[in-house]
Amino acid sequence: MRVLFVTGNQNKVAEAYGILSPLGFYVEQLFIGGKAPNLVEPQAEEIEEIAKYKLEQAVSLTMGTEFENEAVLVEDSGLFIDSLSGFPGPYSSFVKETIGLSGILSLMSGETDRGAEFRAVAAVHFKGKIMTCTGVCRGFVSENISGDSGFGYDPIFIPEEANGRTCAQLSPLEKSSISHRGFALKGVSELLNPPSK
Ligand code: ITT
Repeated sequence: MRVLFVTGNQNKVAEAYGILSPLGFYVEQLFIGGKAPNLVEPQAEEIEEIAKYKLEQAVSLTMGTEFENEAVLVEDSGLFIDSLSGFPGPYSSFVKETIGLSGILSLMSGETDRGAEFRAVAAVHFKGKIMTCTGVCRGFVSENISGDSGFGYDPIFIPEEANGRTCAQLSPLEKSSISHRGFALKGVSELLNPPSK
């Protein structure tokens, strides 16, 4: 089954491909007129709300096109830091682009509570139905920027299961087996293709 992922982030597409292909889904990034559509992200307190809003836009873009009967996927994610009351959370993109990773580490300078989590909400539209699933990856904000792989906040986030390594020091397979995106997408795959009873 083909799943059209509407996102401007190719790293997300690569991760989704790695997660969903072994489950029998073929993930493709949606391009319209040769470009990834630019979805508006509303300022909202909850990433669920942002994901649903993105999905509405994505579905309306495919209506009346060759893609209208395909499964359409969007996803919204963010880093939620305990000692910063969940900041940057839904503002993760803006914060990454403005103060960046070093800005986050400065905000946390001297902080002993380094607990944080990545959260992702995947939302899919298929045959008139909307399905959403949330994935969470608990861990810690590192003291330093480490690692070259991945993207976004990966170089400063250490998942609980990663033996002290940041996400940017994990292989793609290691990351997706424990990541917020991995859990959210596996959940959505079960909703799209429930096991026969
Ligand atoms: P979309 O086009 O799908 O919206 P995006 O990169 O804008 O792509 P989000 O708004 O969902 O994605 O992401 C919010 C921020 O969180 C952004 O700075 C991402 O780089 C970062 N982020 C999301 N998932 C991540 C992951 O798995 N590892 C590291 N950073 C991540």
